Amino acid sequence: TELIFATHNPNKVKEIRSLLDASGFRVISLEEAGFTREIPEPHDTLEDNASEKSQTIFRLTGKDCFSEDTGLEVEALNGAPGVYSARYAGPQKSAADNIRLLLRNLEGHGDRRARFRTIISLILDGKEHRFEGVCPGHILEAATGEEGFGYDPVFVPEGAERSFAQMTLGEKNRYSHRARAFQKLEAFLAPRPPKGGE
Ligand code: ITT
Ligand code: NA
Repeated sequence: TELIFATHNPNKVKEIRSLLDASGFRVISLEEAGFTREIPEPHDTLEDNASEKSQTIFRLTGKDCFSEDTGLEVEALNGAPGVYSARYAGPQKSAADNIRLLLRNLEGHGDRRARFRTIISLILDGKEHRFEGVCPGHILEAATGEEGFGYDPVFVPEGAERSFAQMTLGEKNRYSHRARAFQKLEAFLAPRPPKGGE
């Protein structure tokens, strides 16, 4: 099976590719599909934006595809930046700008709890299926680490002591929202037989 991954974020493609095992399907990036134009994300929920992206690509290609929309939901900020994570500091701003604004808005807050949430929208034979992956954790006082992308330098997942940006991709995958959502997609596409003896 071939699935087009409707994203323009090369980090997402890299992470998803690292999760593909022997499941027997191939992930084609938009770049490989010859697709350069922006995909609109006009909605105020991850669910609706994920659907918009996958349906846009399905309309244009007629092929099986999936998209994902991810947000960082910070408890003390009532769930912000959430669906606006990519443009928190403004449309032209960098990940470093977004992190700066986040740390500034959290100054003086004792409660650093946050979670990443990913919604995958899969379109298979024209029908949509959604999968959610959540990763609880907390926001550091300062950016730490060089790996990963986006908010990784300030996010420590529950059960770990280091930020996502201090982890290899393999380690991040053990905790991450994206890995959890994608594992549900894989289980949906290729259900594993129950282990022997029930
Ligand atoms: P698409 O083409 O798939 O839309 P995007 O980068 O615009 O790519 P989103 O709309 O889902 O992605 O925006 C989510 C933002 O949240 C993204 O720009 C990152 O800054 C951040 N983000 C997403 N996943 C992350 C992760 O695993 N670690 C850290 N930050 C992440
Ligand atoms: Na986007």
